[in-house]
Amino acid sequence: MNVLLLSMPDSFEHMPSLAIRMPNGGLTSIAGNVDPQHRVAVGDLVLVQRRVRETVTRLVRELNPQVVGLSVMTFQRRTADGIVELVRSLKPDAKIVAGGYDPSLAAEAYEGMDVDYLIRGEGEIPFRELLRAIERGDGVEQIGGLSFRSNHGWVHNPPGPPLRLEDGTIGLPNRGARVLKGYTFLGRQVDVVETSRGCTYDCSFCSIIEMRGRNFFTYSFDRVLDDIRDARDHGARTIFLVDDNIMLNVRRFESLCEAIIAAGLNKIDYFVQAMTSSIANHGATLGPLMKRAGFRYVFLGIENILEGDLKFLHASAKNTARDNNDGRSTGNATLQAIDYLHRNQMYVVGGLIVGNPDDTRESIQANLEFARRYVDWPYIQHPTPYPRTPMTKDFRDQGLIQNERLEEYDGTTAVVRTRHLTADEVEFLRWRAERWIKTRHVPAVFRHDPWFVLTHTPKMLAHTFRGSSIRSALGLEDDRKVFARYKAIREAERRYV
Ligand code: B12
Ligand code: SF4
Repeated sequence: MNVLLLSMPDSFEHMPSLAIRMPNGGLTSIAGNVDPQHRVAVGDLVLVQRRVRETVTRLVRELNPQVVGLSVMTFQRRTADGIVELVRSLKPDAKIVAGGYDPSLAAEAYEGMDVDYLIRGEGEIPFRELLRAIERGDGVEQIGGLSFRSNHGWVHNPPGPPLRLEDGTIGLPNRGARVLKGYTFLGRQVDVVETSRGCTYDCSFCSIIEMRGRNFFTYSFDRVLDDIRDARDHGARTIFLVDDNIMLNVRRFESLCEAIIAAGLNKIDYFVQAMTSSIANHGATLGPLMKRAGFRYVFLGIENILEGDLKFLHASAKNTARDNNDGRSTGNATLQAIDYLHRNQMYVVGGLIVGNPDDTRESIQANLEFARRYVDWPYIQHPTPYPRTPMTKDFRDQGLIQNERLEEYDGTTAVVRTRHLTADEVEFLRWRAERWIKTRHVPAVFRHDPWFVLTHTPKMLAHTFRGSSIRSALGLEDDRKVFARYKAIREAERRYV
């Protein structure tokens, strides 16, 4: 059968498609695990953000797919609905399957859409089984994690168990299936690689626990290195390790760094997400090792610098530094983690969440000031009530959700208020400060990729300062007016189909 897999084009403020266009790792993994007789094409629509309709139309005409799969996050639901309608109009008899975080956690929202199946949770095995069932005309009642229509409405089969990755049952991603070009991270071709799945923490804002439970499974290093080589052979010069929480097992991560070095794969730039506690508690050995392995950017889940906020986010444990001898808490791990990374010439992408229920102007300013002083690239977000997270319940119970338009649930649009500030005020404070903090990283990018900076800086600045005018640059216009224009531009950008 011919199968077309699409990821949604929607991106958010911190991922301007001008400079960052990353592949969807879930879809290539699914493509790598279907039976060999199928012809699969993967289209990452972020590569064609302003040509979605034409591109989907072309791909459907060229491939004539019997099955079309969509990968959807919550803020992409409206776009997904538009793409479903488009595919239906082009090929009415195609079977349409939706998967990813949103269909998994809000399956009921898809019952009204014109889709045939949902796959909840990990997709490799159920998607393979679904194709087999469609090909043979078999029933689908036994496929774990699948939802389907019956004469009596939607049926949601019980979920399958989380995949144990170590046993080698999941084949490598099929990067050759990609049919669109142009992946980039600041001018270098980028790819994504997984080394593990799952997390045993329970941060209240994170969807991971409802998605798959609290667990942690790892791929063998041989497989990880093969995957990195495959990404490199497909042109990648930067690799993002997209594990949910790679730092859960620091010893394993250290061995992985050693394996990357021993395999000579350390000429690639790596980007990884990390807990501050792991870096702070092991930085003396881990920092130099990461540097040697090629790590360049580390996304630190700092979340917030204030204890009260960390408590609300259930993120205190992963931000605690400990005494090496007796394991006693020695306070917040953030500064120490940043120091280790900087000492080893790595850049800190600072993940902070501002706009929590008790936040005041002062507490938000304190976090912004922290970002200004210590992080290289700010990745500041607002708490966003994604389906079924514990935080969503908290916000709903407290009546703080101000905006139910899911397409704005992109993390940088404030959709919840605090007890002291409106959502709009929270977003304004962050937006106003964050633009300037970002500009300070330009020289570091220049040293690494001068050509990219020379050719892209004007456009990047224009993007970062969208809404500004000559009058505002001269101080003749209030920032609030610029913010209003920025919001209007963002609103228009969100229409992809
Ligand atoms: C890496 C990552 C990123 C990266 C890379 C994205 C990329 N292009 O790959 C970056 C940092 C760029 C990113 C950005 C964002 N992310 Co993100 N990200 C993740 C993370 C850590 C891992 C995702 C991943 O690649 N996993 C590995 C792959 C193999 O798994 P997978 O994608 O889940 O796919 C499997 C299944 O979902 C399923 N599946 C997926 N699609 C499909 C499609 C079909 C047809 C089928 C059958 C099955 C299927 O099968 C796949 C294989 O098993 C997750 C989870 C986490 N712990 O935080 C968050 C997560 C997915 N991100 C999230 C969000 C919200 C975002 C942002 C909007 C902003 C933000 N708040 O950070 C942006 C938007 C990005 C954009 N387009 O602009 C949310 C989604 C929540 C939701 N309910 O939608 C998550 C869950 C984090 C959270 N807050 O809980 N993200
Ligand atoms: S540590 Fe990271 S992956 Fe784990 S629950 Fe918290 S935010 Fe989610």
